[in-house]
Amino acid sequence: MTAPTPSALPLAFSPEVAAARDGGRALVALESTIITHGMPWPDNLETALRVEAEVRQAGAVPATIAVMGGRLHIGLTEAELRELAQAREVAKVSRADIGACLAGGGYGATTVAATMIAAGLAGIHVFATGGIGGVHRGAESSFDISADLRELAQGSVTVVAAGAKAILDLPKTLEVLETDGVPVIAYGQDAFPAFWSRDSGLKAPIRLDSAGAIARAWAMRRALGLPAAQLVANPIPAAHEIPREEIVPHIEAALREAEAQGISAKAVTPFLLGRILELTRGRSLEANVALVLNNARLAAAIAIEMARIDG
Ligand code: PSU
Ligand code: MN
Repeated sequence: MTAPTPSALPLAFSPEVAAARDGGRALVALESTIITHGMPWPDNLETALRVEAEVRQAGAVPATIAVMGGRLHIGLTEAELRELAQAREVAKVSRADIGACLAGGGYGATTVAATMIAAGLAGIHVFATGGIGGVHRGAESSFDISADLRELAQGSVTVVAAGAKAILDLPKTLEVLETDGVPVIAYGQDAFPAFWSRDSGLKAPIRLDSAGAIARAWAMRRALGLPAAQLVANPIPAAHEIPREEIVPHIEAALREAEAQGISAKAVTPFLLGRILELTRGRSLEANVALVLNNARLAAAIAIEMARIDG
């Protein structure tokens, strides 16, 4: 492959995604930071393949997004997924780093923010992930607020997540989303879910009970000329939930270690996720896999409803 010229859109569609676009089929974007920075090998590859299979099973086409070889890949083949999941030096790429990573030619795993940008460029309206980044605890002194929130404010993609983790400051995260005018929609319940647990103790601003209602809300925002991004907070299936009292001590231990070791900036989220996985001895990983699969199913249903609206 020759390097793209700086002015050309450096997108590379996988054969499966290219065919889906030609056929007007519903597409679901998937991020890659969860593969390279969110889960250990080989669970990361196995989960990525299962999430893709779940999207197909639900009648849509998965498009896992990553930077490889100077191109922004929209859809990865199984061989490319395997290569990325085992690669040693993979940059965690958000809005700020995506240009430099593409120009440098190395591997880049896209965060929620960067995956939203890529999905928007590729004309994909829905994206499934585990949890979004948000306002970190202690943000009043660290100023650590994920670029994911700003992307939700300006993008046009509906993001299906299991809420945000309690490693974050959830009330502040919801406040920022409200200030930025991002619809935060709890699916099928009133409470805003907290990733490993179904209820954060906070009420979500909006509740919708069907994929069709979520798609229609998106279409209305678009018709109004508003940035059409929405955050759909889909609670983890009850059978896989980790009770708050079980997970909170581990979160607090991981936060103390991060502080003691001076972990900062982009390293904070991967460090906390990795430590919590170790501290729960795999229990958090099992929950993580279950909720991502659940989000993939809902995202596929929403994508199909959106495709129906667009005829
Ligand atoms: N939350 C999770 N798992 C993840 C992430 C967040 O439960 O893997 C990843 C996502 O890719 C998200 C990124 O976009 O971390 C946020 O990083 P930061 O807080 O540095 O913005
Ligand atoms: Mn941050």
